[in-house]
Amino acid sequence: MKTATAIASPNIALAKYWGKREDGANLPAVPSLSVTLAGMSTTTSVLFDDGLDADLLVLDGEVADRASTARVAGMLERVRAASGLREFARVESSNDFPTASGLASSASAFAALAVAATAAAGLPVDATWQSDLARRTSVSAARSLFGGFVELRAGRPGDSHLAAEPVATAAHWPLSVIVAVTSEGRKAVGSTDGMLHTVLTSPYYPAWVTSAPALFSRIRDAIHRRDLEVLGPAIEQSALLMHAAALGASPGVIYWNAATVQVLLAVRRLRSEGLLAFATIDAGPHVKVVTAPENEAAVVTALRAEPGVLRTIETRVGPGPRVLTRGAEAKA
Ligand code: 2P0
Repeated sequence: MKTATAIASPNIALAKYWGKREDGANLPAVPSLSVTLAGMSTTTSVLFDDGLDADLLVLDGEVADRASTARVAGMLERVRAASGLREFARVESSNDFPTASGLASSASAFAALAVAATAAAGLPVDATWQSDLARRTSVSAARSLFGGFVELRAGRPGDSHLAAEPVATAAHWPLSVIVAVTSEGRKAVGSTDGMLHTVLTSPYYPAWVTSAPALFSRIRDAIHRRDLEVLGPAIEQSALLMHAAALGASPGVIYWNAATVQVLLAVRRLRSEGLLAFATIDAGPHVKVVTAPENEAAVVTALRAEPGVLRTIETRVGPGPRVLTRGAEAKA
């Protein structure tokens, strides 16, 4: 049976990716570095079935729209080309956290799909190949092919292959990442469109591309040295510079809501009280707070006291994806 089920977790970029190179190969313009999260996951099953006349995507129990299905089909086409399979596939995917709201659901989704589809097709287990496969569909997904701390260098002209690489294991530095959820809805502007609009219209985009590599290096060094006092300010600056570039587009791309700003200020207040906690924000209104595990309870209490914070999700740095079942073990 050509079927497999895999699980993958989202990642949170500490050094942000925002903007693609203009050569159409889905290559990032800046280097990025993320932590893969424990405690949030996407589970995806792939069944190659000669009874199907097109790829079919079922997302959280509902048949997906044409655009989402086409994105999945693009990755499946590469898996078919590499394996010699001809069958279309039925893909079923579910998240245990809100979809498309700035919680990196596309990263875990395409990482889980890359692992499940290659396992179902009987391709060798090769995380670097799978990371490149995932990156071609969604850049941030390339980083979810590894656990712990993971980097993805910027694309270079003519790159035909670009995969993420592990920087350090989860055990190297067991940081706590607390997500302050400030909305349960889907975001209005997807990342792909938001960053393209930034590239095309923001006068601040060139400044972002120029400043991102030095911040990335500072963040990587701080991880190697486990230095939260260096890491924290650098990750906040990476997030704020990325959002400044987006805000400077015409019209500006605004992912924040009122609670986003309240939480940013609350995190600064915690620091002024001596608690080392730092914020980062992705393409959505939630705020992710990075701190040492011993500070987690105090940060959670402070975040939940903020009006506009609907709930918090407590996560740690976690492992990479894995195959849950394959072939005859899997349910058809
Ligand atoms: C990141 N984000 O580094 C940045 C920070 C959001 C903000 O990567 O077009 O879903 O599929 O490559 O990877 C979200 O964008 O965009 C993202 P595509 P992706 O995590």
